[in-house]
Amino acid sequence: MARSKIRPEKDVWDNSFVEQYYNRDHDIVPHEDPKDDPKYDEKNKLIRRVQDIVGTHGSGKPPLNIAIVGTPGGGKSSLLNTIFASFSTERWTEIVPFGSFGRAHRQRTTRFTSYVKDTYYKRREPDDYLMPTFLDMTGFEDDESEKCVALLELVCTGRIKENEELKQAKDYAANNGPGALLERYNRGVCHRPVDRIIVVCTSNPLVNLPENFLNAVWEASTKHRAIPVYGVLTCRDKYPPDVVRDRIESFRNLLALPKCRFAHIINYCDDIDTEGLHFDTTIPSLDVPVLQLMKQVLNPRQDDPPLPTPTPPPPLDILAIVAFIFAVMAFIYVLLISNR
Ligand SMILES: Nc1nc2c(ncn2[C@@H]2O[C@H](COP(=O)(O)OP(=O)(O)O)[C@@H](O)[C@H]2O)c(=O)[nH]1
Ligand SMILES: [Mg+2]
Repeated sequence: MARSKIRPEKDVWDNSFVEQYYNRDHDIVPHEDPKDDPKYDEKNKLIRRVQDIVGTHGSGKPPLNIAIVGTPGGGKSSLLNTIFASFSTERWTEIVPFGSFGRAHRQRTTRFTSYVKDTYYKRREPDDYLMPTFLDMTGFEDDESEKCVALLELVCTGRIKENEELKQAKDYAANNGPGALLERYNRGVCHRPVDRIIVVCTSNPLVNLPENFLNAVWEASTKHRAIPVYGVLTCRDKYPPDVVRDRIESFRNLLALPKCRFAHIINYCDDIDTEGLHFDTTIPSLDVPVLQLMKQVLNPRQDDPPLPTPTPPPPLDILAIVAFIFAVMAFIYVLLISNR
């Protein structure tokens, strides 16, 4: 789809996809008992809905792979922890380390780490739902060069191993060109490719939108099979929609995001819960908007990995059947003879 064709309706500028799920003034009040949160029932309903959508291991389908991408400091790791808390009936936990994005410790290593169901899905009762695998991708800078598109393509097509430093691939592209990288690099590696991409940026208007990087994601996602792209702006508590209207518009236009694939959210963070109640519980008012987005992300699509085709039963050996019939007839014949 050409990006220029996206003309979001007026209400989208005023109200992001999840607007209706926050209080008007975003005054999230953490409670010691999550049942006191006005969104408690809605959270549980949404979890059940998500479980219905993903189905169980019995279906034979593999779980979806969802890549979380963005430039450092945008809130990727925080979003992952918020998604995990939204699925949880227990508490928020720092499963993905976050916050180390200051200039002094820029994420120089480009790699991805995957979080499978067992690492994040904490519920009182264990269950068999096919919760997705998330890939936290660090170290991409605001870079639209063909090299960045090629690196994203390598990851999206499942040709990079988990935790593999992408430096080698970057060097290969620098020496031989991005075309050669895709042509030769890691042809043998075959992880499951990425099924969805969630691009995460901060709403902070003082931080430039990483336009080059967003263009690279868009290009990489549309290159072969179209991978659906979703967009999340974080820090809504500090920069509500009316303050960052232009930023929302640019972000959505750059990624060609229709309303249902965009969310402007608040992550679990100290700014929202100064008393640290979330270390012992969840905050359904934060979870509900994120679960709404996850419901959209997880909805089945035509390009999703198909069910494995059942292996046909081995063909019956004609000789064995003939021999069996012959043996039965011989048995009957012997019986008849002996009765005479
Ligand atoms: N106030 C507020 N801070 C946030 C929010 N999301 C992330 N942060 C903060 O932004 C900083 C960077 O987040 P992080 O998840 O490490 O970004 P990453 O580098 O993209 O993984 C951290 O200090 C977070 O606490 C949010 O919604 N609201
Ligand atoms: Mg991070």
